[in-house]
Amino acid sequence: MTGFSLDALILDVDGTLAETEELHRLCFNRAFAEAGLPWSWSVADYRRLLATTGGRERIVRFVGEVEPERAAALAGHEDPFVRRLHARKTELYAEGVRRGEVALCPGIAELVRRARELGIALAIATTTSRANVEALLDAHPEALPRAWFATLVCGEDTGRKKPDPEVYRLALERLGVRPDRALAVEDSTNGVLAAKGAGVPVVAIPSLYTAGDDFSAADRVLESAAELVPLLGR
Ligand code: XBP
Ligand code: MG
Repeated sequence: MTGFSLDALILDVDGTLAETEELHRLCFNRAFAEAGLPWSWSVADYRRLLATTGGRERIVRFVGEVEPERAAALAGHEDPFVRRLHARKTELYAEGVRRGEVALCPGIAELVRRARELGIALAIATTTSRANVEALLDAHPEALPRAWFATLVCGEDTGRKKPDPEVYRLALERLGVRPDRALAVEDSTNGVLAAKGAGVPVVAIPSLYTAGDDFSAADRVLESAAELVPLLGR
C-alpha cells in the first residue's frame, strides 16, 4: 500500500483521538435533567443529531424538533439559555474525561509517537470546545503531551463549524504548511468534507457513532490508527 509523505498530521478529536461521543451524550442528558427539562437523547437520537456539529447548535436543532415554540423564542446557538445548558454539559464532560472515562482509540498513541519521531508537525482540528480538548490531553499526558501539538484549533476559534473547511484552513495557516503536505485523520462525513474543502488529503477511520457515514470523499478508509502508523513518511 502506498504511504503518505507529509509535513503535518492534523487530527480530529471526537471519534478520532478517543470514543468521546457516548460521554458527550450522557452529559447532555445530565445537563437537561439538572435543568428540569424533559429531554433525553437515546443512542439512536444522538446518531441522528450528530449530523449537526457543535453542541450548542445540536441543542438548538433538537429544540426546534420537539418544542418549536420555545425554539422560535431562542436567539439561536448564542442564546443565554442554550449557552448555560451547554456550559454545564461541558463541565460534566470535562470532569468525566479527567476521571479517565474515555479511552484513546486503538493506535492513536503509536500514531502520534511515530509522527513525532519523523519530525511531522502535529495539530488538532475540532468543532468541540477547547476545555474538552484540554481535559483529554491532560488525562493522557504520556500518549498526548500538550507540548507535541503545534496548535489546537477548536470550536471557539472558527465562525463556522465542520463541514465548513475553516478549521482546517486555520490549522494550515498556523502550521505554515501547504494543504497537500498535510494529512487529516477524521471519523465522520462532516470531518472528511471539512478537510477536503481545505484541500487536505484525509484518511477516514470510522468510529462507534459514524460507522454508517459516507466516506466516499476520503482518500483512504482504514479500520484503525494502527494501520496508518507504517504508512507515515516525510
Ligand atoms: C464533534 C462535535 C462536537 C461534539 C460535542 O465533531 O460535533 O459538537 O459532539 O462537543 P468533530 P461540544 O469530531 O467533527 O470535531 O459540545 O463542545 O460542541
Ligand atoms: Mg469526529
